Amino acid sequence: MAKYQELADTVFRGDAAKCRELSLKLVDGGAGPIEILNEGLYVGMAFVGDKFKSGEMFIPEVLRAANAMHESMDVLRPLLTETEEISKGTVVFGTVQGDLHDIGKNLVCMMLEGGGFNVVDIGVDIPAEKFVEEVKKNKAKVLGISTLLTMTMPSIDDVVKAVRADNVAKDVKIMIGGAPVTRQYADLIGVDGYAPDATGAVDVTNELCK
Ligand code: B12
Repeated sequence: MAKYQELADTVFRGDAAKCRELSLKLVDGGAGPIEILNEGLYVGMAFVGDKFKSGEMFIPEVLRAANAMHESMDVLRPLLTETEEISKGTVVFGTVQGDLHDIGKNLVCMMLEGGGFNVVDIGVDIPAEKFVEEVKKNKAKVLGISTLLTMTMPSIDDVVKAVRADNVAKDVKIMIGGAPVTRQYADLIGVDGYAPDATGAVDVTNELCK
């Protein structure tokens, strides 16, 4: 809708202060928080995802856009009532034990938030049991596992086995990624999804949550 287009454009440009100002203006004008999210913020972030995918936007710009979106979310959050379901589902996301790389993970988490998911980022160097515990605690629909090191790739399999062995956590959908990870590896260890990048991760998560 036209009245949300300016907000979507502002997210795209990564102007956090303007995002806050426009969100407050829309709220004052009677717009609902869900509409603002769906028609403004998510539209802007989807555009960011497209441009990142096509190589017309780079990591710092994506991070700036995500930050601008967060600024608006701060305005909207207190207005959302408990009954309003703003999230498409919870995604628990972490980097495996032994691996400290988090730039890619952070980027994927931000794009997932921009795509309408509630993201619980559990950090780096995470042991398998902690993944299981967080999936259960957060009633996650999807578990995202990242690694950048060839050496720690087997740890992904350890997490998958631990999750599948747990009576409560076992049905969560598992998506994996990170530079050394391939679709073949994902097929080999029997996970539900794989994506090579952050925009792909949003598409896969949407599929897994259908
Ligand atoms: C930055 C960096 C570091 C930083 C990390 C800082 C941080 N906070 O993350 C520091 C300096 C700490 C570091 C340390 C090391 N690093 Co390092 N590092 C890199 C570097 C240069 C960039 C990684 C990065 O951030 N890329 C940008 C992000 C956006 O891309 P990305 O992580 O691939 O993520 C994207 C996708 O993979 C995908 N994705 C990622 N996770 C997930 C998860 C899911 C579920 C999905 C769907 C998608 C997905 O989406 C992301 C966004 O599009 C890479 C080289 C490279 N060019 O990749 C080496 C690299 C990863 N590092 C490497 C190594 C060897 C190390 C060290 C072992 C070095 C050492 N001898 O100490 C240590 C390991 C420390 C540890 N225990 O983890 C090697 C790994 C080789 C290998 N295949 O095993 C690389 C490839 C460099 C090289 N060519 O040798 N590193």
